[in-house]
Amino acid sequence: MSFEVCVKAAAGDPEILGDCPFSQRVLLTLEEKKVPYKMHLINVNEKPQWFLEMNPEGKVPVIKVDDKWVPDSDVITGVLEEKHPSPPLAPPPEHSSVGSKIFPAFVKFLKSKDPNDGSEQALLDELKALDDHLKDHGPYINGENICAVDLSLAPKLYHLQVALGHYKNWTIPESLSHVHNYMKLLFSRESFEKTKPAPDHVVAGWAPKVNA
Ligand SMILES: N[C@@H](CCC(=O)N[C@@H](CS)C(=O)NCC(=O)O)C(=O)O
Repeated sequence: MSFEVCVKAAAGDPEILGDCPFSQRVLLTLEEKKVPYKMHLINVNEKPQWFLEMNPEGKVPVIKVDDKWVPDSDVITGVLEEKHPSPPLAPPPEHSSVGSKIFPAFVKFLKSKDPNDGSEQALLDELKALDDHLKDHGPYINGENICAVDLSLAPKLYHLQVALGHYKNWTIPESLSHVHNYMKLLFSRESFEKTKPAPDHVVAGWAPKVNA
């Protein structure tokens, strides 16, 4: 079965894959499961009428399953797991929320204009918790094999690296070596190489939030 999937196009270039981490998560899941798909790049600043008609909320990603368009990366990855159980990507429940606070902590720190508001430390605490988890269970969240949590975290860690490097000249401390190793492993996978946005598009995508 081949899926149709709508993902974000790059701001300023509707012919190029854009910088939505939720869209990349879905593409990574399709790639890792080796499911064929047809991709529609959606210019979210000028959404096409057909897209809004089938998806009135107007968010990407959306996937067409059994003639029905389904939004939300959590729901979509669940449906893909059900329809294509191999390789199994669902994590055991005790690992399902590892790293889930990293993305909100990153966004808060990125937007922060007050160096004393604790947002940098809050992000460091979340990254340290991930490092501790990987030390005990790694190299991936659930051990030797990649799982759905890794595919959700990978695009978010990429955004964190690119955006904080650009806007705050900030890098993850070298002491968090398990996180560094984890990111290298994730970013070097064929699925990631194939679906990642260009760093310039990630930087441009965050500009409105940083300058708000
Ligand atoms: N909870 C959703 C979030 C999706 C989301 O926020 N998508 C953004 C792009 S990264 C979007 O469609 N923005 C355009 C809009 O809201 O108009 C998911 O996991 O799929």
